[in-house]
Amino acid sequence: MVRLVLVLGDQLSEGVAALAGADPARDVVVMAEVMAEAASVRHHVKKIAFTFAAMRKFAARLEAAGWRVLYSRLDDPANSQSIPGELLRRAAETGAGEVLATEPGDWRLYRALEAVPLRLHLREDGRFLASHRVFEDWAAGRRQLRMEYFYREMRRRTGLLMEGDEPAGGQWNYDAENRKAAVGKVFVPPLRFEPDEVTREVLALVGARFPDGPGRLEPFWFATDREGALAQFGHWLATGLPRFGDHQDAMLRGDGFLGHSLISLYLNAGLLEPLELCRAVEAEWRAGRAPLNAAEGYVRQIIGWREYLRGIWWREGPDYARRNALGHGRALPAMYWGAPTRMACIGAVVGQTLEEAYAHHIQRLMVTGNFALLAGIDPFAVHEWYLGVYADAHEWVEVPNVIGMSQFADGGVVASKPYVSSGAYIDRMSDYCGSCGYDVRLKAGEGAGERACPFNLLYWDFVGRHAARFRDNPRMAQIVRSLERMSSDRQATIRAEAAAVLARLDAGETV
Ligand code: FAD
Ligand code: DLZ
Ligand code: SF4
Repeated sequence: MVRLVLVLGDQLSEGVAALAGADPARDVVVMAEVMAEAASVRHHVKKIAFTFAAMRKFAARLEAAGWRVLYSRLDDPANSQSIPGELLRRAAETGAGEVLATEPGDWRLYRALEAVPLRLHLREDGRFLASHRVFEDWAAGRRQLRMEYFYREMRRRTGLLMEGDEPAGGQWNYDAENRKAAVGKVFVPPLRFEPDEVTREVLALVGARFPDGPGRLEPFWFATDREGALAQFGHWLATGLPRFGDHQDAMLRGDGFLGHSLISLYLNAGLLEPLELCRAVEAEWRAGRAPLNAAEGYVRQIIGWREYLRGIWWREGPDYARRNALGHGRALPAMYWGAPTRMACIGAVVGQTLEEAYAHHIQRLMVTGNFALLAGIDPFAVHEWYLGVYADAHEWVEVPNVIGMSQFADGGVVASKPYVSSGAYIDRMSDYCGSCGYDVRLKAGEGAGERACPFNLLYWDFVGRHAARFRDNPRMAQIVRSLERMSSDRQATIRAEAAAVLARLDAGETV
């Protein structure tokens, strides 16, 4: 009897578990562009276009390899507009009673698949280097989970950058060398791909169906197939890797990409594989074309952070996105959707995000994430924003980064302390402050609160609001003590000036 093989928009790998367990002579592949996915949050139009174009090309690739593919286009009048609905429709068409699927990286979809009245065979997603079992075995019995130890385990398991049992160069981690600013530096830009006929058709569809965005659809220059994704990565290997570590945390107004590789959207969609990228990076180092700190820094992001956070997401379960350890409830300010702001850093990162569906790690963590945390924005609203606006965002990777690393809403599962800073950090790592309506040197009580950098005002107010929680945190205790050593007048000024900023946010005024 025929079986349906479900391939989701981020499962575009020929070796994905559902396909690996199926038989092209007997089984039928189901792929579907549906509103339930495209509009599950306010998705950036570039993300929707990338997903649909990559899905269409992958479907053609499967057909060329001998599979029968039933592909539902968004504008097909028969399309039921949900994944379960399309499975039922295709089951009725083909007489199939069983579905082979690969675990989705989103609990909402996971639950929806389980509820489909067909016999479901859900396979673990084998595209990760650490299976659920490997992560669980590593985590079991540990009082505290930390990425660094998991990463070392992954280095040993994969043999990447190892000399026998020892890390290459004698050190596991060269992060301390990766904190340089980039003012005055010039970086080679990423490749830009001219949309072909398939992509142009998708762009017309997305433009017509999602005329109000969010985000800007064109120019659209992402790769939409494996060959393009490999070309982008190869270009970066030659031009970006040698300096990757050095300026990883830097931010520049005129360059949103700096030396970053821009492959997360392809990797997360399934067009690239994590191990092939790491092996290529290691080969560059072994050939003497890239320094060890660059190669190690890159490999750590992929076999360390990416795998670790996915393990945490799975382990913490379906309610993880709803955590709110700090009890934050403020609405997401309109400036996150492009409303005017006097804050040059937020303006630059949000502007770039709406233009490109991309921002690099430190922009996400230390600008938009930092501000949301300091201002006490509802973490679920922050999560929905990140899930929507970035082309690489899928729940399994976005939620642990946002709820865990960025918003400390999980109470410290991912981060040992909240990632918050005053304006000084942004000033050190970027050129944003020079063109800002605020003065990064002014703190609470120094001149009018209207001119002092909001990060400076909100930073100490945040520490004060959460002093009881952070007093016992070894990495925060010193900061809490610094606040408590300030005079009561000064503390009152901090509270008053921060309250004025927050009141402006609540009133929907420009900040
Ligand atoms: P590079 O800087 O060139 O790094 C190489 C690769 O390392 C990335 O492509 C990515 O696959 C991996 N990587 C690096 N850091 C992380 C990390 N923290 N978690 C997972 N993988 C990592 N990444 C996503 O892929 N999807 C998301 O939805 C996402 N949301 C984020 C939200 C916040 C608040 C923060 C702080 C980070 C988030 N990240 C997310 C991680 C990181 O910002 C992106 O992976 C990175 O910016 C992608 O750009 P790149 O390919 O140029 O990365
Ligand atoms: C991101 C996305 C979008 C925008 N649209 C679709 C879609 O129409 N059909 C589909 O199969 N997948 C889509 N995706 C990717 C899914 O949302 C993805 O499978 C989940 O985020 C699980 O990780
Ligand atoms: Fe951002 Fe403050 Fe610098 Fe302005 S002064 S760019 S708000 S950090």
